[in-house]
Amino acid sequence: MSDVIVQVVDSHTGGEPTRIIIAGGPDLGSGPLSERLLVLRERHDEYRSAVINEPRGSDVLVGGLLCEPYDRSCDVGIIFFNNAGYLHMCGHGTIGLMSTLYWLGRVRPGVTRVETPVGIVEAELLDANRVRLRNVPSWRYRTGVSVTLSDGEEVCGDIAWGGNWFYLVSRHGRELQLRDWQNLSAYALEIRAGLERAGITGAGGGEIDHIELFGPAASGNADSRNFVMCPGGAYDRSPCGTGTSAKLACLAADGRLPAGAIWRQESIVGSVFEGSWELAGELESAAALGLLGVGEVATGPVVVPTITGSAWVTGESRLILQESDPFCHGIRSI
Ligand code: PYC
Repeated sequence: MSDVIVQVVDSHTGGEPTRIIIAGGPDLGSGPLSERLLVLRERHDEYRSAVINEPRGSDVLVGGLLCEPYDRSCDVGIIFFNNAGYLHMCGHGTIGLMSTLYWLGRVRPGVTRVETPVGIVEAELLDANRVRLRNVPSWRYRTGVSVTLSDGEEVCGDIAWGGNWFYLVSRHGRELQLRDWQNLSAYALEIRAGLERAGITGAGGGEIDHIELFGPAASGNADSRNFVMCPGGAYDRSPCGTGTSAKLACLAADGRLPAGAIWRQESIVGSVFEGSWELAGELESAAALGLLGVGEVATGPVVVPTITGSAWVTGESRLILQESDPFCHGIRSI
């Protein structure tokens, strides 16, 4: 095998990094994005690890493989992944994608239709850095779900879909301060392990791989602060686009935020996404609720969240994958 050259553009959205692969990706065929994700996972997982993991990347990095869309109404396709595996959808990554495409001169301010493995999202570039994302339909599956941690602590939370599965906890008795990120990470990972032990999943058995803790905002400029634990053990520096979507679905279900009103979600590092929701149409609802298994019901309306945030390009490079390199395919810590 000769050296593989991978062309990438790096950005960050509210502090959370994204690496968009613009050339040098594996051939995944021309099927729907959900099928291409399976091909990537089954036949080219080493490639994901090479691009994301050390020594070329890090645990906090989210990668996005830019693809030709399958749906002809879309402008681009994208498959997101991280150090642990594959994301269904990624909000901060889509905002990063748009700033990257603008940097490359491939989009202008206006709406771009982006195909993901779990549906089409619309990303509106408002200026070079600011993006408004109309996410996939989101909804709350269960409310007041208790889980027992290994030390006996009982935690209660909601389970919601925002493009990924989230367990959302508001009452935990911890302050959400950046200097405590290691304790917060350990706590969130304990919750995830408790959910796994108890066999608690999203609808249709979907793995709950994101844990979201909420607390009061530190700035007077936001409604709430969150700490989001991602599947690979790194915390999200941004307020998490799919996590904020899951939160909006819960607020709608509880009647705590009217349709169209703005919710300002602050991250653990102080970056802010603005979110709002509208009721999903019949087709969108039916598609979203297709995740439900037999006998399962949603505990709130299906909403379409809109998330606005900012991203900046941080670098442009060619990664080199040499077969003779003992760490060619990255260091897999999990
Ligand atoms: O913004 O949706 C998001 C996200 C998921 C994981 C990291 N960021």
